[in-house]
Amino acid sequence: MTAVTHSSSELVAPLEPTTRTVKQATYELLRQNGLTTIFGNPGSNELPFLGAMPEDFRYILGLHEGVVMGIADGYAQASGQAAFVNLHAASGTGNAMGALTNAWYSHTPLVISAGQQVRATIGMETMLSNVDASLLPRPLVKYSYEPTAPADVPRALGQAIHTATQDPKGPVYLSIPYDDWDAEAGPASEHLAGRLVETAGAPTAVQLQHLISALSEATSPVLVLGPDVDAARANDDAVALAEKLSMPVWVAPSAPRCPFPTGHVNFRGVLPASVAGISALLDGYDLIVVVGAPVFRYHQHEPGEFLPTGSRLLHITCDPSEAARAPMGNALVADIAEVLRLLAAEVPMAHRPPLPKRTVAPVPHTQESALVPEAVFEAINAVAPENAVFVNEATSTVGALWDRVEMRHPGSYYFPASGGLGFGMPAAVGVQLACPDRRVIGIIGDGSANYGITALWTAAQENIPTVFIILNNGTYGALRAFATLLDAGETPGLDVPGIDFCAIARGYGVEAVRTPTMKAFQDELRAALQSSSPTLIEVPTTTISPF
Ligand code: TZD
Ligand code: CA
Repeated sequence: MTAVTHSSSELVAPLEPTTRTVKQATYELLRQNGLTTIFGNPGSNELPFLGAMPEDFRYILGLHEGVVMGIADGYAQASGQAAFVNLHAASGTGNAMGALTNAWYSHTPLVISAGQQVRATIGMETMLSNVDASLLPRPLVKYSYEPTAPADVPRALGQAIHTATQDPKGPVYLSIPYDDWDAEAGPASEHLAGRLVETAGAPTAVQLQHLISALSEATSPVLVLGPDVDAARANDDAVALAEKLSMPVWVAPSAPRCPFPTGHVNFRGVLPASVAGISALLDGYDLIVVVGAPVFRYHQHEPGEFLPTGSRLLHITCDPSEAARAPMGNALVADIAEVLRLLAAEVPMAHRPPLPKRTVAPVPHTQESALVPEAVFEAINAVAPENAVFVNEATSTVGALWDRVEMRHPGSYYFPASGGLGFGMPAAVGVQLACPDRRVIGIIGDGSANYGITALWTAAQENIPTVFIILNNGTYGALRAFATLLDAGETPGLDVPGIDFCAIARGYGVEAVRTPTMKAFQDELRAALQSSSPTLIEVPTTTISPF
């Protein structure tokens, strides 16, 4: 007989009547899921939640909700964990929505909460009621909800967290009336905090065999890698696979992250964001394997053949929507890290000659007094630590940066995934907050900087030592190039002269310096990289074409 370990009275004891409030259960759930940093900008609806915040939580204040979101987005992407955001009602949510387009396309797990008015008063549209709250952030969230009763708030938060963090990861939204916090949480909340929700996305043996056969039978395969390879930290397996098959590696167009070391001999560059441009560069390959990117994220309209003649395309993605909406190719929806790990281990070595390393054109000369962006990037490359992280939001110079700034490790590059400006300045703060052991260099255009400029204040107040480099050419350079490409003629609203970024930075409490010469730039960048506080360097640059 087995020993009796419980007394009969223990076995039949009724559940302890819970005395936990919705607020206690919520903080407990956030804590258990590692969400102890709250990125926010508060209003009256949110104060009852924030009041007496537990001591193991910290609140990172952003001065505008677009900036709050950008900081949280950078933090979540760089840490590989979800981040918790608290916004003010409908107006705060509205301010955040431009940034939400980026989080959506970068598959960033953001758990966004917004304070709602007192339940009984929402219908009469009291000030700060979020009317139709769950509709507001759509279609840029995976889940959006306002619990129908206070006792359901903790469970709904659990659903939000587990939805955000399952592949494809992404933002979720919860609207919470502020009179819910003191309500009783109910017994179900006791089971929420310890819940683990996992996904297993390994390919079946048959699916894996198909991939292996396709790769080993191809005479000339090429690999195209996207941001989710970096998000899955599968970069090393991508390298191993590319080396085994001696495959050239391109980065998928409109790249928001860097999935492959750019100094590797197999690296070929970032594909252009046009149908004709991609087909021209991939011409001659009989198998195109795309991993962790949409097929494809085109931008400039240059129609043409979607695939080069004689090519077939295989798409490996964590996102069923990416797979479904692609105009060509066969797709496998699976765990990217697991697929790349299995392929790297099991694909037989192909004995092809090694690839020649690509060459990059020399820095162009100019008669102008401003510095050429290519030279600035080479200087950054020479001075930056080998594991530096680059957050880029300078739109006309993206190609030049990829050509000249070497990125070696996972998590070395972030760019707004939807093209929505206002990500760069805040994300550079959030990434540095998540990665205190690496130096983060934000490379930001003078146009882009204005959409997220108040991130400087958060960097100063929290003493987050991001180095911000403002490339100041006085214009929306990329739009100038687009105006020519689109044959739009003379266009208003493209120049942004007369902004003193050093004065603005000092106004927010960040040290700043303008560097009109290459020598000054190099010296100041070295000094900034030694500093333990944030620094801004404003560099006058020439305008180059992104095409
Ligand atoms: N507003 C938002 C939120 N996102 C955008 N992408 C734009 C406007 C349009 N836009 C671009 O797509 S690029 C660009 C704008 C205004 C110019 C950015 O200028 P910059 O960089 O100074 O940051 P360059 O290198 O001079 O292009
Ligand atoms: Ca500019």
